This record gives sequence, structure tokens and C-alpha cells, in this order.
Amino acid sequence: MNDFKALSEAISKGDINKAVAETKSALEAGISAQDILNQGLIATMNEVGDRYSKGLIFVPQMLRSAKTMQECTKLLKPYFQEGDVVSKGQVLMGTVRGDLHDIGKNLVSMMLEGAGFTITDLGVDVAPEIFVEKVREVEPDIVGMSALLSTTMPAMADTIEALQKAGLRKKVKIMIGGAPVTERYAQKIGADAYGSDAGSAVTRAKELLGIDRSEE
Ligand code: B1M
Repeated sequence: MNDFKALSEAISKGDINKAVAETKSALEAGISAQDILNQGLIATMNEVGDRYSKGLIFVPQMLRSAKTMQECTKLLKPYFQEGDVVSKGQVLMGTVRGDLHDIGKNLVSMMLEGAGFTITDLGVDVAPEIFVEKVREVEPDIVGMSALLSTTMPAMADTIEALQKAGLRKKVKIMIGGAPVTERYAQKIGADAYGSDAGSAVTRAKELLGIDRSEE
């Protein structure tokens, strides 16, 4: 187990320069990008969330920590590249209506891109009708939806319904994820897959498109 105390403190305080320097030195020390991500960055954001729940910090601090984490994540991106590969498939990605959380979505997009998928990122607060419009335009293989609030999860079901009404549902596979989302919820709303984290999102995406290891 690596010690990410200094990195963790810098993210908690929202000290971007220090956090970026710590991430760089961890990489230089040969610590894997995966460990930095899981044990350093994500673990700290979970702690930040806990402190927010307890009323110890407020939204501006949470936002500052989030920005700091995003800057650190950028440094890890090259380490998640699987090499030059022909696109494995087109993924249309967005955080659903009413939801502004994008760190998880960006991470999932980054890992999918690294694994050879082409990403069209619609950003945050994406209304069902925008998903529909973009599915027509981009013709993706997979629609990926992220939600971090229990109050915005229903927008995933609304989006699936909108795609159904537009006659597009059968043309795409749908994958959902985000902290409050579960496998059960995915089944309930008729999504094709649930990704619990960025790594499993890549595995699920490959499964959805029938890409097995021998084809990689
Ligand atoms: Co918000 N927030 N937040 N927040 N925030 C949570 C989610 C919360 C759990 C904090 C808490 O109370 N403990 C809580 C939600 C409670 C609930 O509904 N269950 C909460 C709240 C209440 C709020 C506000 C309502 C606060 C307020 O204003 N009073 C507000 C809502 C704004 C809105 O969206 N309309 C709000 C605002 C914010 C900030 C803007 C300040 C900031 C977001 C900044 C940003 O994203 N650019 C923020 C943050 C940072 C958090 C926490 C601390 C961290 C989220 C995060 O980035 N985690 C969060 C607490 C927590 O989650 N522990 C919290 C790291 C990230 C890598 O993980 O996003 O889970 P995650 O993504 C993972 C997996 O979930 C999965 O893979 C990712 C990588 O492993 N995954 C997918 C995600 N999407 C996927 C899609 C897939 C597959 C897998 O397929 C397509």
C-alpha cells in the first residue's frame, strides 16, 4: 500500500499546484497510475464527500477539491492508453439532466478512450431530448449515462423512454453508472449494462459489442 498522505491533503485543501506536483512525483517514483487513481484520488474524493455529509465542509470546498482532482487525472491519461487501435466503437456519453457531477463520467470516458473507443461527450445536465438528437446525429454503438444524485437517477429512465419513443432504443446499447446507481436499477429501467467503476465500464462496453480478448 502506497502512502498518498501529501497528495490526499493537497486535494482536500484544493491546492492544485501541490496536488499536481505530488501526482508527478508519484509517477516518477514508479507508482502505477491505477494506484494513484484509486488509492490517491478517488479515495480522497470519497473522504471529501464524507466531510461534506457531516457538514464539515461546504459546496465551494467540494468544488475546489473536484477541480484539483481533475487536474491530477489529466496527468494519468497517457498511462491508460492501450496503444494504437482501430476504434472499437462509438460511445455517446453524458451526465443526465439536472446533474452537474462530471469527474466520474470523465474518468469513464478517459478509460474507454484509452481502450480504443471513440467518445462523443455531451457534458453535464444532458436532457433526454438532447440524447435523442445526438443519437440520431452520431449513431453511436453505446449510450453512456452517469448520475451522482439519487434525485437525478430517474432522468436515466426518462432518457431510455425518450429513445424508445423516438424509435432509437434498439439501435443502441445503453450503459449506466454513478455512485447511487446499481445493477438492479439498471435492470429495472431497461439499461443493457451497469458499470460500477471506470474499469468495469470498459469491460461492460466490450461485452456489449461482443469484443472478446482474442480480438484485441
Ligand atoms: Co456533489 N454530491 N453535490 N458535488 N459530490 C455527492 C454525489 C454526494 C454523495 C455528497 C454527499 O452528500 N456525501 C451527494 C449526493 C447524495 C445523493 O443524492 N445520494 C452530493 C450532493 C448532495 C450535491 C449537491 C446537491 C450539493 C448542494 O448543492 N447542496 C450539488 C448538486 C449539484 C448538481 O449536480 N445539480 C453537488 C455539487 C457538487 C460539486 C459541483 C461541488 C462537485 C462536482 C464537481 C464535478 O463533478 N465537476 C461535487 C462533488 C465533487 C461530489 C463528491 C464529493 C465526489 C464525486 C466524485 O467526483 N467522485 C460526491 C461524494 C462521493 O461520491 N463520495 C458528491 C469521484 C468519482 C471518480 O467517482 O463520480 O462515483 P464517481 O464515478 C465513478 C463510478 O461511480 C463510476 O465510475 C467512476 C470512476 O470509478 N461511474 C460510471 C460514474 N459514471 C459512470 C458511468 C458509467 C459507468 C460507470 O457508464 C456510462
